[in-house]
Amino acid sequence: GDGASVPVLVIGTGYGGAVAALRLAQAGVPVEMVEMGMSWDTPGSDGRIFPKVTSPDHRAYWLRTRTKAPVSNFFGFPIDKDVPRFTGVLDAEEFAGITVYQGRGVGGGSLVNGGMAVTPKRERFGSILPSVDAAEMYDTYYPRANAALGVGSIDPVWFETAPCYQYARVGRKHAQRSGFAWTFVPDIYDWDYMKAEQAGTVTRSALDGQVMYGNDAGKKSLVRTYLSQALATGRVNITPLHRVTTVSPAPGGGYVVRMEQINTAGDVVATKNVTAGKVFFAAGSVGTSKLLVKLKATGSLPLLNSEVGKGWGDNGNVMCGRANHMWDATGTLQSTIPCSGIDNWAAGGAFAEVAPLPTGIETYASLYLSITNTSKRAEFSWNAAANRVDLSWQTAWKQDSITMAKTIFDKINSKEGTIYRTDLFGVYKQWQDGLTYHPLGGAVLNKATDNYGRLQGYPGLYVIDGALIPGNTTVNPFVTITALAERNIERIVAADL
Ligand code: FAE
Repeated sequence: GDGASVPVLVIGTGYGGAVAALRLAQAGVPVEMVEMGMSWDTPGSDGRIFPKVTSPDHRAYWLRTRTKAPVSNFFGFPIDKDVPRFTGVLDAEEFAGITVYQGRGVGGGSLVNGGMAVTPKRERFGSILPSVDAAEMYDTYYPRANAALGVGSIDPVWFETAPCYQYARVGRKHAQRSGFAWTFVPDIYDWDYMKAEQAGTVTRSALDGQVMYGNDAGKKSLVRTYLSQALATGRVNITPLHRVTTVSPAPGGGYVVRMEQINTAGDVVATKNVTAGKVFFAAGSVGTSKLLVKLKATGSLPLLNSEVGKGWGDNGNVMCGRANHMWDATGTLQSTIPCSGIDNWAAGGAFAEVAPLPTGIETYASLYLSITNTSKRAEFSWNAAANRVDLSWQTAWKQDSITMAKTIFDKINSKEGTIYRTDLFGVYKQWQDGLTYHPLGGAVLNKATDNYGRLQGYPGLYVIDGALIPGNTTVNPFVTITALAERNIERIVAADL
């Protein structure tokens, strides 16, 4: 409550925050977690906690009055619709040149993501986090993260016949016919539950269109892994619907953390000050960067160094669809959880997930989210006139990513005699080049912080989320975010407590 004093406060309950809370609590330290989104534990009047991808309602979006679906059109018709303003689970945060999708609620991005849990190829690690010892990561911290997250793999025999993965088998056929390396992608979804969904013996979630606006079942979000373990220690408390606005040094040592309590319409209902000995910024790449840039510019934390706000990237995300021939139907029942990818990173700079289009009708479309090796990096800056943080990303920068993704899909189209879909992202638009699901950087490790996330100039302030990673992980990012947090918190527990 207002005026409280705590040893450790963690801002945000995504991957970085959950790792910090668990490991600090296990070391005997009481931890207070503050989360601006809701705790998603109560079903609505329809019996579901979360809506389906095809029927977003107030629960879908963070404080918007109109949906902003990544696949925005179907046969050219816009599908977005009005929804009541509510503290929904997916934030489509709009900057001048890019919309950044992020999870909101206890569990952060783990509530809305596809659960794809990919460890980068070891030979690529040096380009991802050059100041981190790869041997330590691959021997200790990646295995620790994968185990704690509950990462598992699809049964390859079941895959061959499951109707819900016909779209992935079509994706494999086309990739292999063009000579590309195709791989299964591990996931934190409960694969036994998935099998039971297909068999019709349990309530469907991934097979009932749930993913981007949350999963009611099957998904091992952080709520079921790190956060439940953290709460079980008895030393962790989570306060939802509280948004941190300021962190500044306290006169008697430690830091004053100022926060706003909001209601589900987003109105501020109270402001509170809490004093904390240590503060972990785990508000995600965008949330942490925005806070730090504002706090440096407005005089709360003026000693933060000039690297704060820099090194932000989109993980090279770009989406496209292909129109298949009638003999390559992708199926009316599609699991929302992708299970496979096409790896053309070495030759073409692109790793593409074979993604579902779970509309319930046959679309003859293959959808892909590519992660590409783009070197474009943007910067957050304080806009005093508008009282907000801006991001310097330009939409045209996605051209590099499109060029890399085309090394896969131009070849497949030419081999198959097919074309790009032009009706999914607007009217006659082949590429979804206006978004990212994978914001990374803004408080880069060993630049804005030391090599373990300690913020320069302020003992007791740490960054422990995706903001530490400079813009690209070559694959989906949360396993790397989790493993890096495991590495850093182990050092911090040993050296700083
Ligand atoms: P994050 O999980 O975003 O957690 C930050 C938390 O802080 C959030 O809960 C915020 O609400 C909260 N917060 C922010 N500001 C404040 C504030 N001022 N006060 C209080 N709380 C605050 O950060 N990654 C994969 O590896 N595999 C996938 O399959 C995948 N699919 C994705 C699909 C979608 C639709 C999206 C949006 C993302 C996907 N991602 C995927 C990305 C992944 O979820 C993301 O990298 C991680 O969630 C980032 O983890 P952090 O701990 O950095």
